[in-house]
Amino acid sequence: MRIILSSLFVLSVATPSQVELFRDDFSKFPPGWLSKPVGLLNGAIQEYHYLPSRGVATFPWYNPITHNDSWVAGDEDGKTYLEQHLLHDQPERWQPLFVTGDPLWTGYTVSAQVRPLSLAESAGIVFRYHTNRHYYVFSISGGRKARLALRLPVEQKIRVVDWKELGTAEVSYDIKQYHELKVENDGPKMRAYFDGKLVIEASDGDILGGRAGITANIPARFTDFVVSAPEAVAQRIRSGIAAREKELASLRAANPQPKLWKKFDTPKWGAGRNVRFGDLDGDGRLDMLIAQNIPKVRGDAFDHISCMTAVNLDGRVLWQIGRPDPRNTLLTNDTPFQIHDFDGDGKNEVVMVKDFQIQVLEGATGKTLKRAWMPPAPAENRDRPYELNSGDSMIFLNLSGSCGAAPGRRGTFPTPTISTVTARMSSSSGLRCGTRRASTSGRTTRR
Ligand SMILES: [Ca+2]
Ligand SMILES: [Ca+2]
Repeated sequence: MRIILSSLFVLSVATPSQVELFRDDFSKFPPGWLSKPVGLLNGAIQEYHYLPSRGVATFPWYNPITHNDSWVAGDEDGKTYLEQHLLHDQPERWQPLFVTGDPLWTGYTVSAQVRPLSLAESAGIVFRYHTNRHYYVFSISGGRKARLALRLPVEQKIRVVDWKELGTAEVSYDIKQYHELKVENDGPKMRAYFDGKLVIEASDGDILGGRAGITANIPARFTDFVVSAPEAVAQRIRSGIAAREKELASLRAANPQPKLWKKFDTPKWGAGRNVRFGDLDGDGRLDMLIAQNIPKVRGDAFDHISCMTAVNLDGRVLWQIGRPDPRNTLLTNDTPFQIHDFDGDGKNEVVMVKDFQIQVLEGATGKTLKRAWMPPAPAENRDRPYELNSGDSMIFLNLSGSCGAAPGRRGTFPTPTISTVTARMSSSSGLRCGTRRASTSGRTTRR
């Protein structure tokens, strides 16, 4: 998200030499989940669809981990706050975050009032934020410890975050009141304050600037988030952002603009993003293949194709299988179908998994040419509602060394390898992926 300069600079003077870059008590957010209603539909929805927010428009803040529904606005004795409200059982893996500002922010002081509602884990402020895997954090935990650390972008052990520890200090706090966390940045130097008292000093030059924000691995409330900088630094930031925006506008103007070419209706049989392109009827023009789906069992972990419609780019339906229903249009998962010249005869087929069978359909008509049962679902699957694999994403790989699908003697086209990626949504940890490789002989290996 790019921040517009003018929206961030408040002209009030913090001290004679400091100007506020940003201040927020979260009063602009309505009480309740920021991610309702979209977040309730499915955690992965923004993985598959562009949506600027899951509910409340959060600009100039954003949640950099879009499937995470941590943030809830509220009021306490007339004072507004933003709260991380979820139980987070994988603090070693990732951290709920809410960030604002601009990558060009440098040399600033960031502070917030923080009220942890639990002592079990940490809550704090982030600064010099580069990505959700690379930032500094000043946090408190356990009612007695303050910590300054850098989250490192590369993990040595899979799914276990590596931190560069920059310092700790003993502090004392409880869960009944707010405490001020503040960090002053000056080049690589940083000074961390707890309730106005300097508790940790460190110097680290891994990231010298970036956005700022809040984080918590426990339920915790935040308010009065303030970022300020000396006037000269603020002026440099303003100039840098203005120059960047000018260059961006110039680059955009120098490139062709998209133009609407064609438009047609997809009555009842449309589907979000769930489309493949290929010449199905052999007339040399691309056609579209659209699949509706019904998620089953749990969330969208087991998705079944319910209707498939082949349509040319004039909107004329070439063929259709299954029953269309507008309720089955939402896609938040991968779906097993592709257009591919499966036998190398120059005509495209449709390859899909439906009803536990891998099926090859004639591209022009949708008529089934071949079908075979899917292999057994792996015994070690956490959820195993079916004896047979129900299918997931499907990819054709040409491993022959030639470009494209060079037609060979009919029936001798090299057997393609089909990869299926099984995505499972965990209630608290986001996406877990396991990968299978299956040949058309039905053998399955785990990767
Ligand atoms: Ca065509
Ligand atoms: Ca073919």
